[in-house]
Amino acid sequence: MVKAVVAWFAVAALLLQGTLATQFSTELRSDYYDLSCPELQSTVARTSWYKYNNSRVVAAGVLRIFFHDCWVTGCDASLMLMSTPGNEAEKDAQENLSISGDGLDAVTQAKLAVEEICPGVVSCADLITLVARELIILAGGPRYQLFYGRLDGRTSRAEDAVAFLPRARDSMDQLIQNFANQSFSIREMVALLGGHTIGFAHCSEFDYRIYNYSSTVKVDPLMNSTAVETALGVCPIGVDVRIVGNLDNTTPEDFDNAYFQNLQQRGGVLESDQMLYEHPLTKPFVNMYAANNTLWYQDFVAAMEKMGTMNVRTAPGPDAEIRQDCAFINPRP
Ligand code: HEM
Ligand SMILES: *[C@@H]1O[C@H](CO)[C@@H](O)[C@H](O)[C@H]1NC(C)=O
Ligand SMILES: *[C@@H]1O[C@H](CO)[C@@H](O)[C@H](O)[C@H]1NC(C)=O
Ligand SMILES: *[C@@H]1O[C@H](CO)[C@@H](O)[C@H](O)[C@H]1NC(C)=O
Ligand SMILES: *[C@@H]1O[C@H](CO)[C@@H](O)[C@H](O)[C@H]1NC(C)=O
Ligand SMILES: *[C@@H]1O[C@H](CO)[C@@H](O)[C@H](O)[C@H]1NC(C)=O
Ligand SMILES: CC(=O)N[C@H]1CO[C@H](CO)[C@@H](O)[C@@H]1O
Repeated sequence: MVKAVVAWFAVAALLLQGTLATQFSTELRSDYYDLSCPELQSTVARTSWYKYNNSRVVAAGVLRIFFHDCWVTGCDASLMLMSTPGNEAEKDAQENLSISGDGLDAVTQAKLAVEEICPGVVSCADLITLVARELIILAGGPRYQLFYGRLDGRTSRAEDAVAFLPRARDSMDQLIQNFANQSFSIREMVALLGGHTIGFAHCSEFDYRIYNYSSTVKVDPLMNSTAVETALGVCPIGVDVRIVGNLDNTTPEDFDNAYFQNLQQRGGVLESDQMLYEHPLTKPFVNMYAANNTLWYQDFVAAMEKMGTMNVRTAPGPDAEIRQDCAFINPRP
């Protein structure tokens, strides 16, 4: 059995009550559902495949959901919760309005199918990691081992998403700091950003680079002429706010290192992506991954596994449960 040791928590509440200071290690395990839901993996492989056959864009949708869920108060499926009167949820934060509905549905479909075979056993947080992994495989990416045992949270606040999520117009120093804040190295950050090898960005995230880059230059000088032409074609002036362009213009549906090769040719779409090649601390990793897909897969998988352990809750408590419906917390008696 393989274990991923996650973290040690001091139980502050017990200290306050004057009880012995207790520490427990929370760990995720690869065999966590082997007895309680032996058909989990094959069931989710089937629902994911079905979604992917209908529309390939779902792969990127779920990968981004995994990132945004884990990055904001830990991998607890808080991203899937609906806003309620008086509480705006993470999903509806400005940064998150572009969360893929198709991606959310892929997790919901997996949950429905899994509830049929082993009701009340598998958390939405674990399903996000599993659906993301299945879809990465279908998009041609690496197959990697998963660790389970996350519980779902009961809170989701838009302001947390605003506080934690990085933005495409942040400087590279800010982005490095954002990742360092969550204990991710520069190398891990570059490896994870390779996730932009699939999926889309709305014109509003990058069209300033072709129309209104700065007070002195209209077009971002770090964008090659092909990339400028593509962006002009996708995002004409006054374009509908729903229109999107590829993040990787050479192989948009393939989970490969073309994303890094694009950056070497100044063909990146988001400014934050292109800056990885321009900043001295990140450029060496772009070159490494552009030259060696196997190496990128290795680093990507390791960083994904680490991301999957962020602030996970494995012990039942007031803010931890196995949600019945991923969009709502369970009713409490
Ligand atoms: C510096 C950090 C990051 C920034 C600034 C960033 C920014 C963005 C932006 C602006 C979009 C377009 C959103 C839209 O317009 O709908 C996007 C999409 C996406 N991001 Fe990131 N991102 C970052 C890190 C990551 C990481 C770590 C992952 C996963 C490993 C990831 C996966 C994705 C995916 C798959 C999409 C496409 C979503 C879709 O097509 O539905 N991103 N990102
Ligand atoms: C998806 O498409 C592939 C190839 O067309 C097919 O072999 C497979 O049965 C389909 N799977 C599902 C679940 O629809
Ligand atoms: C990093 O964390 C510090 C302290 O919590 C915070 O003030 C700062 O805004 C964070 N920086 C970024 C880029 O997220
Ligand atoms: C161009 O950018 C500047 C500064 O970022 C902004 O104030 C201005 O409104 C923008 N103009 C257009 C046409 O988007
Ligand atoms: C711009 O970059 C893309 C890769 O994203 C490349 O295919 C294209 O040839 C480049 N164009 C120029 C003019 O360098
Ligand atoms: C690519 O990276 C892999 C994994 O680290 C390594 O085993 C392999 O030797 C590298 N290939 C080349 C051509 O450097
Ligand atoms: C900050 C941001 O990008 N907000 C946008 C989120 O998505 C909605 C609808 O797609 C836009 O209207 C916002 O401008």
